Amino acid sequence: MPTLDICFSPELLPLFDLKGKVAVVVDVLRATSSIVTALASGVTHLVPFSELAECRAMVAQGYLTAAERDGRQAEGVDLGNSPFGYLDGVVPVRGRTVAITTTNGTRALHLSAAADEIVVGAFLNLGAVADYLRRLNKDVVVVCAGWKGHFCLEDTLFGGALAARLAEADGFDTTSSDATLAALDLWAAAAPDLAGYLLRSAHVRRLNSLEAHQDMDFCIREDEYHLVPVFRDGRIQ
Ligand code: 3SL
Repeated sequence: MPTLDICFSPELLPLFDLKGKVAVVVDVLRATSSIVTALASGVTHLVPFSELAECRAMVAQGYLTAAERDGRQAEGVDLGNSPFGYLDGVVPVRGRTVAITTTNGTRALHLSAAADEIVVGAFLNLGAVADYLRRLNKDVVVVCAGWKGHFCLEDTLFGGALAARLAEADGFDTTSSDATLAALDLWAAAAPDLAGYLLRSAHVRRLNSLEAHQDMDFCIREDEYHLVPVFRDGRIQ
């Protein structure tokens, strides 16, 4: 029976053997939510970078650039890291390619390279990811992007929500990892009022101080999009 385990921070990845497994990389606030929204809005593919300079250099190849550091849009790029950047029409994105770099999310994608497959997860595409994993029927590790190596509630809650969906008579073992058990308990506690629960979280407080209040409400919507971005050969599509 395939297992679902959760890596609470990219710093813990050296403890995980991703070979033969599917990594579901999640940065609910906001990188993976923005990536899902970008593809749902007609972006053809995204190329994630760890370094700002590499991202900016992609302009020469016709890419739009999206970059965030410490929650703010970096200077001299087209988009920040809000999903609304792909929805509000200020920068037309349909049919375009996007080079993206964020503090934690794009780094977590690259650090998951040892996995057989790397999937981009968010609440926005939770059901689609669960369906996809059921079809693959392989061991799964949810890689939480966290914040600069620290544990984050919102990414762990996504892990719990995904485990809850896969545990529903689907033959996934969600009981043999303490991390998954903890995430399931956290999800059970938070799910009745996820927005209220997350108001206490460090990242929501950080976003609120940047006046990105509406981003959390959007990023915690479940099943808004039925698509599963996969990171392969340097591209997310
Ligand atoms: O760290 C990241 O990858 C970002 O998602 C952080 S922020 O939400 O843009 O502040």
